Parts: sequence; C-alpha cells; structure tokens
Amino acid sequence: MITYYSTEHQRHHGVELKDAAIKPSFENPGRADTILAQVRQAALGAVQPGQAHDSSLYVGAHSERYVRFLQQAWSDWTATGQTHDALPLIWPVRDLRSDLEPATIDGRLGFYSMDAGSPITAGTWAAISASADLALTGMATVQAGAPAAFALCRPPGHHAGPEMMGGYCYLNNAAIAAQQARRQGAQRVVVLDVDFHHGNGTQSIFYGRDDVLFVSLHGDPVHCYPYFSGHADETGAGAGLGFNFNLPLSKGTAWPAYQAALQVAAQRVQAYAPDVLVVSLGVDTFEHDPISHFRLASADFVRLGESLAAWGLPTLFVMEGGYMVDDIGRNVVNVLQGFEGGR
Ligand code: OKP
Ligand code: ZN
Repeated sequence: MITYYSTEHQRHHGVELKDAAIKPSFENPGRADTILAQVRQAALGAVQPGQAHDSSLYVGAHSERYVRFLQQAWSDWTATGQTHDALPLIWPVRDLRSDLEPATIDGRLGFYSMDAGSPITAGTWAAISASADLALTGMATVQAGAPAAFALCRPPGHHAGPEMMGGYCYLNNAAIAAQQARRQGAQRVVVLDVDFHHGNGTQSIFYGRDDVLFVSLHGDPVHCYPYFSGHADETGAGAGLGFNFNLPLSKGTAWPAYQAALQVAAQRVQAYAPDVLVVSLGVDTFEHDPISHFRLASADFVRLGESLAAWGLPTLFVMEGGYMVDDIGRNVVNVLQGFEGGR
C-alpha cells in the first residue's frame, strides 16, 4: 500500500509539562522518521508526498474560527513579544464564561484547548496542515479504488475536537478524512480508533451524526487519559444516538481480551455496512509504551492488521500515537503487513 509522508512534520517539535518541569514532548519528530524508515525497510510500497489542500476542507470536522485560530496563533503569540512555545494556562471550565471568544492570545489558547499538551510553535501550522493533507490525500486514493492507504500523520489528531486542541493533537486528521469521504459520496463511514487513548475529539465531532460511526477501543477513562470521555454510556446524541461505540478496557489488557473487544467492534461495524473505514492507528497499546497501559506484543499487531483485513472494507490508516520510538516503526508495519496478508 502507498504511504503518504511529508517532511513538514519536522517543523513541529514542542514541549510538555511533566514531573513539574517543561520537557521535550513524547510526541517528537523521531516518531514519524522511525516509522518511515521501517516502512521503507519492509518495502511496504511507494512513499509519496501528500497534495496540498485548502484549509476550508478542515472545516466540517472543525469550526471555521478554530481553524483560523490555529493558523494565526503563532503570529498572534509573537506579536505580544514572546518567542518561546505557547501553552494555554487557563480554561473556561464549568462556572467560567465559555460563550465569549477572548480577544487576547492568552485567553484564546485556553478557549481552544482541553489541556496544556499541545504547544503552539513556529512550525506548528505548517506541520499540522501537512499532516491533515496526508489524510486527505490518502482518502482520495482509497476513494479512487485502492484497497488501502497509510497516512503517516504527525502530529496526531484524535484528541482534537470541533473547537479544541489537546493531547498532542490540533487538527483531527482521521475526522477530516472521514468528512471528506462523505463530501465525495460515501454514505456511511466508520472511524475505528485503536489508539490506547480515547479519541474524544473524533467522538465529539461526530457525536450527533449517524453518517459517521465512531468505534473506539481504549484504556478505561476511570484510570486513563483523557479521563473525561470514553465511557461505555457515551452512545451518541440526537440523530447520532447509537452511532458512537466505546469499548473501554482495563489497564493491563493483553491480546486475548483485546481480540474479544475487536470482535464486538467488528459486529457493530458489519451491521452498519459502511462504504469506507478510517483506522485511527495508535500503537501505544504496545507493552513497552512509556505513557500507556496495555500489553500488546509486537506480533499482536500483525494479528490486529489481519483482523481488520477480514472486515473487507476500503481502509485508510491514519497514524495517531505510539511513543516507544525504538519499536513503533516495527509495530506499525506489522499492522499494515498483517492487513495486506489478510486480504
Ligand atoms: C496522545 B495520543 C498521562 C499523560 C498524558 C497526554 C497523552 C496524549 C496521548 N500520564 N499526556 O492519544 O497518543
Ligand atoms: Zn494515544
């Protein structure tokens, strides 16, 4: 299968707050580079650049004003005389006003985020727009008839909601691709999220809709980030009721329980009869991931790919998380090769 990759991701290298200190983020450029190296070494297929798309195609998954905020945030920030990475430090929780968009960048950073995990840096817009464009390019390839494509997106996207960044995510690459599939004629789209963390952003974007089914396997939010979404009783709202399916799993989940949950997901997806599948592919379910708590072994990722192939759907893989940099390339390639072998 074709891998879509852009060097623009290297322009985004931010910080995060960890252990009461500002440190280089776990979400670093080496992640995409090591995945690319393994894709090449495994001869998975061609590696191609993405096509540039107009940012209006990000609207639908996101609001217009949020996309504008992202595009202008760094210049708004430097206009205040600051040159270090911008992080939000205040949020409009419960009793505070969340109906007014602040005029200042300090207020806007909090207004448009859910945590301090997504710094705005000089190269953030270049990287996130290129990342979203890879997902759009991959979707075009799948809609043109390819059985599968891999968008090697970085930064990831599944925590980004209609109007918020967070958890290393800014533009929701998978949701943008799903929305584009609908624009281009797909009637029903499934987004399956296998990242360790709940894809709260994707859930939120499609929560009121029945044309995109969101299915997620993830660490139970009782114990795992993002803590405030991902419970099984979040099943959709309004027209979307019944079209959001969360499968929270305990810390320590290994392949047997994971496979069982995947079978439950498969049944729901089959009943929905989608035209296309978008897989939010996080490999932070790996047993040695430094920030996650499942126990999948490298060989299990082959089985994951084989299982997904059995669904028999045109499939776009969109890269999400995975932080054990030495192993994520192999684990990603295992999924993709398992998928190709299982077809
Ligand atoms: C992004 B993705 C928990 C710290 C959590 C943010 C994690 C974002 C994960 N100790 N920090 O879903 O892989
Ligand atoms: Zn994750």
